[in-house]
This record gives sequence, C-alpha cells and structure tokens, in this order.
Amino acid sequence: MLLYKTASGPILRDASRCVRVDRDWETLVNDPDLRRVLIESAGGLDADENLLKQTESPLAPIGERQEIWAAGVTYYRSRDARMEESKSAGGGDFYQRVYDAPRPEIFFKATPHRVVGPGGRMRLRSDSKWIVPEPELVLLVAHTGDIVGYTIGNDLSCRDIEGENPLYLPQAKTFDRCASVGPAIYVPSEGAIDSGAAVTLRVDRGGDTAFEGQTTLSQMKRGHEELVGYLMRENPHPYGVLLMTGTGIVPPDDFSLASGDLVTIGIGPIGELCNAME
Ligand code: DO4
Ligand code: MG
Repeated sequence: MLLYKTASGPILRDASRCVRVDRDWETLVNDPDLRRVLIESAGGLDADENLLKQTESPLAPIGERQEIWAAGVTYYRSRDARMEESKSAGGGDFYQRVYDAPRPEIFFKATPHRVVGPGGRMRLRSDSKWIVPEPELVLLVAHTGDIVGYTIGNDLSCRDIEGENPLYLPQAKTFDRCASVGPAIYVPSEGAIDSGAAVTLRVDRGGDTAFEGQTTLSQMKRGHEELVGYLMRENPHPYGVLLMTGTGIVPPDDFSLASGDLVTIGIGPIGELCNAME
C-alpha cells in the first residue's frame, strides 16, 4: 500500500486504484496503528481517475511538526568513502570505530522547511565544491517508536566540508533544501520492507548519465529497530519522526553534483524520487 500526501489530503493507492483517507496527515502518520487504518480504507479502493492524477504530483510525506534525523556509516561503502575523505583530519580511525561500535551515528538532518518533495529543487551549497546525493531508505516512526512505514530520501551531503573536520558535519548536512523525501509512504500489508529490495541512484546531466549505482537494503550493517532504539533514547518525538538510514552508494571521489543535474533514486516497492539540483 502506498500513501500519498497531496494538496487535498492523504490518498491511498494500490496500482491504479485509489481512495481518499479521511484523516489529517499529522495524526495519520503518527498513528502506531497506521497499517490497520490503511487496510480498513483499502476496502474503498476504486479506479478514480481524479484521485489517481493527484497522486502524480505528491507533496513531501512529512508532517508540519516532524523532523528528519539520519543515521550514518551504516554501510561498508560509506565507511570506506568517509575514511578516505577525512584522512588528513584523522578520519581513518573515527569512522572505523563508529562502524564497529554498538552505538550508531545518529544526527539531526532537517525540519520541514528545509525539505523538498518529489520534483522539488534541491540546493547545492555555494561554499562547497564536492556535493553528492545520498540515496537512503527512510523509516517513518510513530511517537511510540513503532516503524509504521517507509519512504525514499536524499541526504544531500558536502563531502569537502565534512572531510575537513568532523565537527563541521552539521554544516555539511543541514542547509536550505538539503533533504528530499517521497514520493509516498510505503506500508506493507504485513511485515517489514523486503531486505532484498534494490536501491538505485542515477544522475542525469545534459541528456547523459553522469553517474549510476546500486545496492540492496541487505547490505546495511545495522537493523532498523536498532537504529530507532538509539534515535528515541532520551529523545522523545511526540509528532513522529523520519529517520534516514544511511547510504550504501557513494560516487567516485572525482564526482560532484552540478546545477541542472537530475537525481533519481529508486527503492523497490516505494517507487522513484526525482529532484533537480540548483
Ligand atoms: O558521517 C557522516 C555521515 C554519514 C552518512 O550520512 C551516511 O553514511 O549516509
Ligand atoms: Mg547519509
């Protein structure tokens, strides 16, 4: 089941059938029983052309009072790339240590006004010369700590700023339009998202593919519940929260995003999230 946030309210979609969900977005996405609510609504699914059209231009699936947090160095590839970029700052040691430690890296990423949705324009920081997209599975977590759904995220990151000094991480990660999420919240009818799901990244530049890569969710070193456990520890999220779970795709060191690039991230059953860089 895919739940879209649209200008006229939440819409549930299954293939080409849709139904309006008669709840406001804020309470819906913070409901630990979201799956049951959607299964009940699914009884009214219909081939409604008008609703279907609205799901084709969805908003970012985030509540007005929700924050985005992020986990890092959860894939071997990210550990490797970070060790390399921060060599002169002593990074060889601290990224390896966090990869192996019981406590994961968890950091604050964005508030809703810094977030764009599908088709939105993300911003390349003017004081960075090395910016990369980070395609990540995003967990939708209710205030109780229950993982109630999944979406796709782009944790846009300035590798030169974070590589210069780890204390610069907040500037490398958090700025105007630094995060994108969408296109919908995926709620499996039962169980969790399939760990074999593919994650893909493509960057189109002037009609050519400037970079493409892929991985699977099973390459992630940590469990989803483990990450959420640390996210919620001594840090309540009364309106629910979105957690980016880290990247397993890092372009080569000579690659940086440029203005006009089109970044497309796909994750198995969730669909594709596409954004232009400005
Ligand atoms: O440690 C820096 C950030 C890591 C990150 O964002 C990732 O691994 O995805
Ligand atoms: Mg990341």
